[in-house]
Amino acid sequence: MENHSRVTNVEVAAILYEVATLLEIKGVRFRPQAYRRAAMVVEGLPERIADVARRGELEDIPGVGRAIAEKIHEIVETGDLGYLAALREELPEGAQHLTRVSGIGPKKAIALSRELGVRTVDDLEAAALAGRIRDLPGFGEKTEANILASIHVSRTAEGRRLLGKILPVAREIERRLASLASVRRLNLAGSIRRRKETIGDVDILATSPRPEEVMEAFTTLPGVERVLVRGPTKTSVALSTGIQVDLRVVEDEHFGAALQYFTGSKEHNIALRRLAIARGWRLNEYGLVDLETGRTVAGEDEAGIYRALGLAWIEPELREDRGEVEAARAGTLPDLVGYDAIRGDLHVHTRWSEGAHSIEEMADAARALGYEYIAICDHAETLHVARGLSPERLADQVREIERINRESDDGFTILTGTECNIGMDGTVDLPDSTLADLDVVVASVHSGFKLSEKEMTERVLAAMQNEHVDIIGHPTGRVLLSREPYRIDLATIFDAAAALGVLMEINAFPGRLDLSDVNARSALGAGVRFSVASDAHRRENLRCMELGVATARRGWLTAGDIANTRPLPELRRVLRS
Ligand code: DGT
Ligand code: CA
Ligand code: CA
Ligand code: ZN
Repeated sequence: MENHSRVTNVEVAAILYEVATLLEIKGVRFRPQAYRRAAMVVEGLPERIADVARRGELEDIPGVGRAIAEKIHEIVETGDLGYLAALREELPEGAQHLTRVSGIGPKKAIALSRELGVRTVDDLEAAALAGRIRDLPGFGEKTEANILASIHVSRTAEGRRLLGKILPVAREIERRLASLASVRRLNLAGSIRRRKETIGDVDILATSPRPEEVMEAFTTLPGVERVLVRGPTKTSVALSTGIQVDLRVVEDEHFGAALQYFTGSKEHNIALRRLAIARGWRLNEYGLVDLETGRTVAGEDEAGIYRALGLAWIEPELREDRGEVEAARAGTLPDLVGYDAIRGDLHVHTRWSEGAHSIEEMADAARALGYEYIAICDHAETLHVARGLSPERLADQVREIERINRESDDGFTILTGTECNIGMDGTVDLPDSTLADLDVVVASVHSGFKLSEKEMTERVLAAMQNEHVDIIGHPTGRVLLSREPYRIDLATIFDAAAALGVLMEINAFPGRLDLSDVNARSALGAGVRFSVASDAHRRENLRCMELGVATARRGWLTAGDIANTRPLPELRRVLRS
């Protein structure tokens, strides 16, 4: 009975998670959720699962029934689970990889693997290109073409996750590690510190008098499924969600240099290293060193590195080698919009269309964020899928908003609005007389993505010609990691927007971030002004605003470029008519 205690909760949970995944791939219903639920409970258990098992109290754990309790017993006794081995045997090799290509479910993955011997995404691509997939029962030519298209998207998306998904996870890990007595300094680094729209892996940097203790705590954090690399200076783990997290522990005297280095981007670092070399210095993760004298010029704090190189400190969001090093040298870096500069949200939905909450609930959530105003922009009629509002229903909503505003006296204002739909011909789906009565009119493309660039550009230009349209919503229609932007001549759109005073939206929804950082920067160059908006469909989503501000910062925007950093009277002047 001695070796019972060797199996950790994380290891037990990892086995249960894998069982869940394999059952899912087999197409078994309900049981995968049961295993996953049990895995999560085991993972979060304050006590050792082995001790609970020994007392025979496994079934007292919520989510653990008889069958799962027996399996946990076996894992605790033997460190392994026969059932899992059997499941692995059953599955054709590689089927797990194939399901990552969108449109390939477990059934298709198994068929491809069994019938064609396809094991990897590369095999799959080769089979599709050779026209071998179309003849499989249940596939066909169209499926084959779709598979090729999805492979293309998944290639560029390979292993990347949305910033909005990762940031809360990274912050939770940061919080837990920072609270350890053995941690002295700690900072997020890598793409997550730069707030890039998608994240490959999470990088964390720390200093500590007792690195082994920090590493041990790190590998036993809740949610850690596997330890990939275990070392005194770098440890990498995989979370049960598949996210990889790298923790590096460095000496205090190198912390600044390491933070600079591991924040990246690689391109930004190369530009800095060029400056260092020109001065006869060497820059790496240990510091900035004079090659001739061996003297350390900087290294303990990050700002010191930039200072020594004759640069103003550069915000992490700008570190992409897109001109920020030159601007830092010339003293012309922008005064980036602050995360707390937003005074209101100009695009939110409610239960009146496809949202989950009432007008009051959205307004209260906005108040709680410290906002001064919010614009209710539910869909209009032609967007049937979203239960869009007819002009009559919208008039009811406007009266309702006026009533709520009359009854509150705390200075918070609910603005009336719509997110109307831009039709194929560029007209919007509400009459001018209705639009004229609204405070905020967002107009967006929701269909007909396959138009030619010329047709799409003309379509959106036509919508902008409507004097009531204040904002173009999610201007390129992209969905991160899954849908490419539609073809549109953005330079022409931006010039027109600047001339007409139409705002371009930076849609802050995690899967959109549309305009992107790069597009926002070129719009800025054309003289465009912006609305950064959450497009929230439920009150919790108002918090996505942060991701939009991050994108704005990565696009070099200042508060002055963004309409909803203005107090309400000023905002009204920025909106058209
Ligand atoms: P990711 O994880 O793909 O979203 O992007 P990053 O930027 O977090 O990249 P990652 O995790 O591979 O490395 C973290 C940082 O470490 C990176 O931003 C810059 C630095 N770094 C990594 N490899 C190199 C390298 O080969 N050369 C230079 N100069 N820096 C590197
Ligand atoms: Ca990274
Ligand atoms: Ca990394
Ligand atoms: Zn929309």
